[in-house]
Amino acid sequence: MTAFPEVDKVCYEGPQSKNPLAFRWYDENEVVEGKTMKEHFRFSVAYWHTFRGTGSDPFGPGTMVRPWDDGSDSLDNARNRVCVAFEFMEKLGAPFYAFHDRDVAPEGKTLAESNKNLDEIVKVLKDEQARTGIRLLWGTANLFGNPRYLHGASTSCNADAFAFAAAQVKKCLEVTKELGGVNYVFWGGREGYQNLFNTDLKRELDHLGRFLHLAVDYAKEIGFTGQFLIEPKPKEPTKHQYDSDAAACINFLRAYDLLDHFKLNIETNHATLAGHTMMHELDYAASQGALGSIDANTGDMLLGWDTDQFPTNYYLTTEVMLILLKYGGLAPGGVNFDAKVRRESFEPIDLFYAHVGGMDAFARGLKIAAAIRADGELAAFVRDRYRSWDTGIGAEIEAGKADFKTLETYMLEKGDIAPNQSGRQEMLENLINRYV
Ligand code: XLS
Ligand code: NI
Ligand code: NI
Repeated sequence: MTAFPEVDKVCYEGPQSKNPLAFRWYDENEVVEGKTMKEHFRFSVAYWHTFRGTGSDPFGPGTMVRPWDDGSDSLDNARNRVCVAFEFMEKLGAPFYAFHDRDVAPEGKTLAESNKNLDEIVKVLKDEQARTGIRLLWGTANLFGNPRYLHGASTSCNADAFAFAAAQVKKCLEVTKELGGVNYVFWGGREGYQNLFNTDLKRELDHLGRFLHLAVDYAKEIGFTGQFLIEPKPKEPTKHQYDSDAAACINFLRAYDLLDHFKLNIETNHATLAGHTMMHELDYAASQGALGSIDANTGDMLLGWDTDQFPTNYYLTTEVMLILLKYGGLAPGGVNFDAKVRRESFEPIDLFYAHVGGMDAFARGLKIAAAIRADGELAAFVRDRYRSWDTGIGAEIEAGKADFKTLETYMLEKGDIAPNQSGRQEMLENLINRYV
């Protein structure tokens, strides 16, 4: 039985290829800056979008045609879906995948039944991982879908919601460990608020901090060594999510003494919603030693929500890859396509087109970024722009050898600052365009 009879294996055919089921740029064995493309990206398929996405929107039901899925919540259906997922990932050549507990296995009537269901499916996941060599980039618990979490999970006003979420994360950590997951993600699905009149913000933040400490403690207890990741997002579903952007997350982690245990999983569309560029979020996180992984997608500048489209824009992927190369990459993180095909792209084959395009866009971005770096013009410009810090007063300030009094003396003597120089933004934008 095959779910995708029209696809054998997606192969690299090179830039001249017109085959929409071949890579034009992603050659997993090509070495760029000392690492293969496979190692650079560690591409991952998101189970929720690709195998659970129905294409429904607030105005109509699902449209996806998925002949292998009987639409039921049965364990057999869930088992079969796993096999289809691994067929897809194997043919695509994606080395990783990521899931929420409730994507892979149906929620039962009780916690015990849900855990049992999950155990059943984990057996199949484990077998399929062993058969294909495909690995788990990260696991996560869905702490936002079930109505019990309508006020949030760890930040709910209802302490029982916190307790249920803790039990769910405990189980999901065990399962992620069992499957050899190399990261574990916390996206604060409903950890935020709609209205401050009914919200004790300080208490909720304290509870979130407590929750994450309990997770750290339990991971240690069971010997789970994967990297913990927080995924910032400023809004949706709540009006104001606590983990709003990279800077807010890092401040939170520092304030609650969690920074040693967490890095960030930065998502393109979330950056957009936060009013930032992806490049900003990545550079900020990495500058603080907190860049962990990427949820790759793109938003729509005309729509104010998380549209989770597949990334196809070389300019965007070039910006991303410039940062990744600058900071030495992502591992143990990866590039997870937290992206879904459009409601109108309802055929199974569209899943291939979408992922092939995303992987190629990143590969092209890597090559462009590497070429820009090899040339060195951009880096030389930036180095030169800051040269006043390399010697003289700049070097003294950086070395901590200056204070307000010595700086006043310096300026009184000098009279005024050395003339400023042009930032050359337009010239540099033109320079980037030479490579894109
Ligand atoms: C939602 C998030 C979600 C996380 C995993 O916007 O991107 O998909 O990645 O819970
Ligand atoms: Ni995400
Ligand atoms: Ni998202």
